[in-house]
Amino acid sequence: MTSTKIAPGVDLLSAHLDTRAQKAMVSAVRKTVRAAPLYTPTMPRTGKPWTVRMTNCGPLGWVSDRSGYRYQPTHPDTGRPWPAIPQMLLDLWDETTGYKAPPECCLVNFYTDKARMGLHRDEDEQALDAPVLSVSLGDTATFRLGGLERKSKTQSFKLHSGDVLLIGGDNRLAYHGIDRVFPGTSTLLKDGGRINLTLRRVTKP
Ligand code: MD6
Ligand code: FE
Repeated sequence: MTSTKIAPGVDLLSAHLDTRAQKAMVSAVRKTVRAAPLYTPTMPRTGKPWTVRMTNCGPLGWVSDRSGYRYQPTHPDTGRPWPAIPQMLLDLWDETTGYKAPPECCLVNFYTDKARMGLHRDEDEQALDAPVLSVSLGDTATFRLGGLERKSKTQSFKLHSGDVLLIGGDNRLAYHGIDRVFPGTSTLLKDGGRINLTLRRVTKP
């Protein structure tokens, strides 16, 4: 495990999760997906489908559709409440963020080798004093980190299975995205692909 300061408020904890912990996390994600199936979100206004499939756990889930981005307590397709955030993720949040309140959303992103995530900011939360904690599982991806403006210069680095990334502090609202996923770089997921989990505190504690 090594910790790298990528930028102010941005810390990469490389190989924070060992193989055992990664396998346990995949089991927890599979259980989440059984209760709240992955679905294909659509873009605001245009209704264009995302290449990433999503689901959530926690009291609030982040969703995107033609009407916009928002947090809501239920799955858009099933109408059921999101399942609870697995205890091991709550523990990881406490251990790595030290934030005074638990996360309310764990967004689950699933990438096949053709999926991408465009440059965006995580800005739909009220508790901007809390970092966003991200966990990567499965295939390696290239993460692009910019600055507070869309035109700010960017840097990119790889995220490997078991890496934990914290984005907070001065860069809590920095632009970022996933340029590409490299197929066949991990054997963690039996059918390949990449899972990214992002934990957020949404409301002010
Ligand atoms: C991903 N991650 O890694 C997408 N957002 O697939 C994010 O969008 C992200 O990793 C906020 C903080 C950390 C992240
Ligand atoms: Fe993000």
